[in-house]
Amino acid sequence: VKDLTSSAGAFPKEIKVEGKSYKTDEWMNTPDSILAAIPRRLHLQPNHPITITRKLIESRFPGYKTHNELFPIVTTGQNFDSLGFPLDHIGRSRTDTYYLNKDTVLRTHTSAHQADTFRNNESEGYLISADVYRRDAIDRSHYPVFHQMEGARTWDRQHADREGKTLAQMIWDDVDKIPKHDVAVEDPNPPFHAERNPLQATHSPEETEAMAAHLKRSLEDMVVTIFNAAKSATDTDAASENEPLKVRWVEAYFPFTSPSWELEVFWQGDWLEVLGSGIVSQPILNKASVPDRVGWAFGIGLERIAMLLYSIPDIRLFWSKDTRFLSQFSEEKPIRRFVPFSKYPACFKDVSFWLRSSSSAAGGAAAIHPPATPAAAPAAAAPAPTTTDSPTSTQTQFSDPPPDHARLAATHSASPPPPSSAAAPPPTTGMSGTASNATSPTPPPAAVTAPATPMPPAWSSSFHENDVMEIAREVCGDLVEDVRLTDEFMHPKTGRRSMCYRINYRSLERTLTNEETNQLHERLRSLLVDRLGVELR
Ligand code: FA5
Ligand code: MG
Repeated sequence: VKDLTSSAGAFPKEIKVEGKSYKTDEWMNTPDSILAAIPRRLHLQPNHPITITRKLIESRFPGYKTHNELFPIVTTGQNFDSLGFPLDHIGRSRTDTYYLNKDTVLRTHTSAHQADTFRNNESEGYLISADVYRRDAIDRSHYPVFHQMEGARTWDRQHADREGKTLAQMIWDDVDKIPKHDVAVEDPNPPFHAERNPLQATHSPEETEAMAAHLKRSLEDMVVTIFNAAKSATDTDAASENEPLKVRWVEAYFPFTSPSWELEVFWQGDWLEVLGSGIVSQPILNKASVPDRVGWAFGIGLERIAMLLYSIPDIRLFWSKDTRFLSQFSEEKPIRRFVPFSKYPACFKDVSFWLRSSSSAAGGAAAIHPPATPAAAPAAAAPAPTTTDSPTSTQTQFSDPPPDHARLAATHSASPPPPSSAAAPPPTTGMSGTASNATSPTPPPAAVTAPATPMPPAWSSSFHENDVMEIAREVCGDLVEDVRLTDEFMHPKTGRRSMCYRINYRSLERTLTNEETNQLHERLRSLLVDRLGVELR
């Protein structure tokens, strides 16, 4: 009987990564191709666009301590528990996260280092840049390894006391030190909202307002700097009467901040989500032995920023070792638009299959395992992307986010828990409604609770699209440009589900031969059968 829980075949009992050994278990789902990305460290590679983007952002946060070499393998405690992720959060699922064993993952976000960095208490502000890993869709703006920068700024209540100021006054003094900009900012949100975006019980309204102002001013300054650089890189003489930059704040939800916001930028016709942020949940700071500190944090995706800074059309390019790519970027020279080298032909092939009958019923996978995105079915018959597609077109669209984006957005936020009742007192933290505390008037802080029981390995019997993506990556590496569901239906009599995926093969560096693509496709077809137990049609 095949082990359907594994998505990359048989794994060794123990693996070694840069001199560290890890015992694997039935949670292991990390293929060699992903482990091979660990030593690349694109954010440290000289003259790489990810490095240049990182340095540009760092330059807007003078005095913040930078951490750029934190190791990517972390515990589930660091990645999830310390941040108050509920036990059934979708981000913990093996379909979304790379595990080495039950307690060990490749970090899915730089927030995995928040608690430890606060505990070290080395500086008032810090920035952490790092590679992060997520099992995800394949297209030109998604790659299973990408880079994030986390930033945070805290203040010490005792310090305010010593200076004879209120905490809010001390923070407002710092707000005045942030450079001003003249960009129109839409911010219809109240500083906090009892149900949607609650104030933490440990913070006064004045303190929260001061921190929110400092957060928003700091991040607006950073984004305005970047987008002005991007604009001057993309401006042509003909288009010099560009429309002015527009940014807006949108209410958000993260298990580890409250209140929370996302910053969006209007870029080439679309609102684009650039970062997530909020007021740090006080239990994280308390647990990190700095209970007198309060502050804010944000997380930003470096590829997304680099793609618009340079007009880079495909996220795979960042991993290219081709000098035609690398030679176009320099830390010394001003930012110039990326000039694509010749575009090699694409070749797409379809694969259709019946799911195993047990997986048609989604096998009791519980809330943590989403069914394959049904909304993708009719819409996905869209043509394969063309060169003119914006690299960011699969990201935030205000009115009608594509299903892919909806899933992406869910990864580290997910919907906030509903307020337990209108009459209840305001929750102690932004993470309150998690699980068991609905009836407790003062819910225990979720961030400090370790999981009592391990997650049930409930996902083995059902189909998840990310497993198809993973097999495509394993077989094709960077020769696959995108994979999309083009058809899905249920047999009216047998109830079996049939899926059709279109695989778009294209190298960024050469023309693929017919024979080569056929071989890739054949291997992909047989691995789908071997690993997922599907029946080819
Ligand atoms: C987070 O990862 C939170 N840790 C951010 C945060 C930090 C919030 C601190 C509050 C306080 P999210 O999953 O939305 O959130 O990712 C943050 C950013 O990373 C996104 O806005 C986007 O810019 C980028 N990003 C997310 N997924 C991808 C992806 N698959 N490919 C490229 N960039 C991505
Ligand atoms: Mg997001």
